[in-house]
Amino acid sequence: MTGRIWCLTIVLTLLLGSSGGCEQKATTDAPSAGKGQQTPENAATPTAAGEKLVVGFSQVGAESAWRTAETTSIKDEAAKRGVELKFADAQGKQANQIKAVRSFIAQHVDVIVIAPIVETGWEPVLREAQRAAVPVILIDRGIQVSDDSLYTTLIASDFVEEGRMAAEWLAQKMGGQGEIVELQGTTGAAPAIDRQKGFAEELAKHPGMKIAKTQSADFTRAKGKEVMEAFIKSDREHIQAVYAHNDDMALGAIQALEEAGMHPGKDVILVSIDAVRGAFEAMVAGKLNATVECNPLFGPILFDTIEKLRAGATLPKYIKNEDRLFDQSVAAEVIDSREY
Ligand code: GYE
Repeated sequence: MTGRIWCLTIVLTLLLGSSGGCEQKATTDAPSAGKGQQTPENAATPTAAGEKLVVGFSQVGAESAWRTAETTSIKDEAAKRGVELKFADAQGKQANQIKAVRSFIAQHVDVIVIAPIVETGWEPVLREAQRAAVPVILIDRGIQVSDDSLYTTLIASDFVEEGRMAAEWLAQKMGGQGEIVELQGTTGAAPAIDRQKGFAEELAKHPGMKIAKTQSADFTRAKGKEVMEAFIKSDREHIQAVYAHNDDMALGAIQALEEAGMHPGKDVILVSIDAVRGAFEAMVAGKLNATVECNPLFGPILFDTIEKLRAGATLPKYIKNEDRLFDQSVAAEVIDSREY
């Protein structure tokens, strides 16, 4: 950790307390000191006493168990705090998200929350929000913008680190030797880009290991199964390991492997990301070998952050969720304590 990261961590600790077990650190493209501050244009104005806070939330869709857990967490927390939540499901389309954000601006919501489907294409609509002085909080996925004053803060996991954790575990499990097929998340999405990057970077330390095939399966179980079936058809003998960017795709791949008479978890090693209940069940059944946690329970940290913002606090540009890896050896012991 660099000095600046520690410094920002301390700032966050002061601002947000120890809420949700989350720690903050700067992203690699983190702003220089001071840039993370609220600009006057997008600073939230406190709602008059007794008035309900109105938050517009543009969600990606319902492609995975992780995503539905995130939606539930945010809806439940809003209800608990008496916040009016305007929820828009984009059904996997950025155009729908942009439309939803425009409608939130027109309705003069107090804060807009976006889980951005892809990294690019956000500048015009974010400028509209900034002009209307509606602050935007990004949740769970990051974006690329030339001007980071266009959003207030990003609350998310470090996907590069998740990819590295998966690769490190796999390299150890396979003794530094073997071929891997990769099921990527949605093309252009931050978790797909960064989970591939972190995994490839870590794998490069092991010359005996390589990614033999890689393809997007859009973070869904159905596509995970479909792409895995194609991989099996084209080169069954060489499939030694699967790295899936989320658990749903791994669960689809497990189904494809079993239908092909193969033994997932035994003759094919599988590692994925999210740590949803279905992944723990598959680990307990011996079919999935490991999963990296990516916590979707954003409700408490999100609304804590909104409250700080409205109280006039200076927020860091990146609030990081901490992740860890679980493998089969701990699955049975841990499964009942899982919250999603
Ligand atoms: O890992 C995946 C989901 O954006 C971090 O999106 C999220 C990812 C999550 O569909 O399951």
